[in-house]
Parts: sequence; structure tokens; C-alpha cells
Amino acid sequence: MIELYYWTTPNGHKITIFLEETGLPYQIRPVNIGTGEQFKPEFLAIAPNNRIPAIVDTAPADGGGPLSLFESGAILEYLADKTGRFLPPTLRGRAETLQWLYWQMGGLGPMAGQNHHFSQYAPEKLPYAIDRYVRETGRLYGVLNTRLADREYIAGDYSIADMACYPWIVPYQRQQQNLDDFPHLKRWFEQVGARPAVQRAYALAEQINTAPTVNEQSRSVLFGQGPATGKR
Ligand SMILES: N[C@@H](CCC(=O)N[C@@H](CS)C(=O)NCC(=O)O)C(=O)O
Repeated sequence: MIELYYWTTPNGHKITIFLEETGLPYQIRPVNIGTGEQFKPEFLAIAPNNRIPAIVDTAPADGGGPLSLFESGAILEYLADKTGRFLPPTLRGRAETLQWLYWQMGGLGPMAGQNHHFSQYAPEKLPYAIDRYVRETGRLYGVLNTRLADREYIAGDYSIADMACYPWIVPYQRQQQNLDDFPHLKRWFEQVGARPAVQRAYALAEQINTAPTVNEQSRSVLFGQGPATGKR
């Protein structure tokens, strides 16, 4: 059984997509990051970075005790190894897939996240910051568009690289991007979005939370963090 510590955000959706695709049994443990549940000691014991997603695998392959993990890329890689799905077993296939997974983790996710922050949430509209992250998001969309020009999925067959990138393209309008400027990316986006497992993952999110996570109350919880945050 996989216990998934989850909230309804792009990094959370990556893991529900994987779990829905594979049918691996899982239970959701909602962590409302807007009300500060990411600072509860029991969550910090699993996820010391006070961020979702995190998992506990109650039956790891080595037969040992429960194994906990945070960081969505590490979780996807672990679950792919556990199930033997969505990460090719070959040396080159694995390297290529992980390369794009970490491109998402180090590039698309953080840059689109800053784009959301400065465009939507920052109390001051700072033109330099907005321009910087909207442009960088656009550059990364361009990289993905070029990559998808001559292939169906990001790295060989549909893989954890696609599952990591897709939820970060879903909010493309909030990121001030026009998918018509990226036709190969648009084709891939529609193809991935039509997968039944992806649709189940997003439908599940609607059952767990329909309110925006960032509002007046949650603003200080999410954006007021500093060195003392999460100290135990
Ligand atoms: N690199 C991390 C990022 C996780 C992350 O930023 N999670 C956000 C939601 S998408 C979160 O939990 N935020 C809570 C907070 O800011 O306190 C991962 O991919 O798992």
C-alpha cells in the first residue's frame, strides 16, 4: 500500500497520475498546504522540506519496514522501479527518461512556479520579475515543443517524464502562454490529457479540494516562510 501525502497542486497531480496509471493500491492523506498542515510534526517526519507530495510505502520490495520519501521526482522514479512501469529498463532509455524528468524538476517546475508567484500572488506587481519568469516559462515550452516535434512522447514511450511535465502545462493560461504558439506541445498536451488515468487523477483532486489554495488567509502561511519554518 502506498500512503500518499497529497494536495491538489501540480506536484501532487504527478503522483496521482502515476498511481492511477498503474493501479498500485494507494490511500490519500490530504495535507492542506493553505492551512499549514505541512508543518505538522508527523508530516515533517516524512517530508522535512514541508512540501507535498510525500509517500510511505508500507510494503517495500526489500521486505523491510515502511519506507518514506519526499520530492516528486524521487517518488516517480521509486514507484517506476517498484512497478517496472513507465521507466525503460535499458541503460539508454532510463538515462533519457531521467534526463527529462530532472529537466522538469530543475527547470519547468521551479520557473513556472515563480511565474505563478509573481504574476498571480505577489502583493506588488513587479514587471521585471513577471517578465523574467513568463519569458523563461516560454523558453522552456519552446524546448519541449522542439523535443516533441518528431516523437509522440517526451522520452520514448509514455513515461514518468510525461507525468512530471503534464501538470505544469495544465495552468498554461495562468503562466501567460498560448499553446497555439507551440503546436507539438499542444498535440502532446491534448493526447496526455485524454488518458483515462489522467482524467481520474484530476477528478479525484476535485473531490478533495475545490477552493483555491492561495487566498488571503493562506498567503502568510505559504509566503511568510523563513529559516525558522518547520523547526522541530
Ligand atoms: N521539488 C518539490 C516541490 C514540492 C512543492 O513545491 N510543493 C508545494 C505544492 S506544489 C508545497 O507543498 N508547498 C507548501 C509550502 O509552500 O509550504 C517536489 O517536486 O516535490
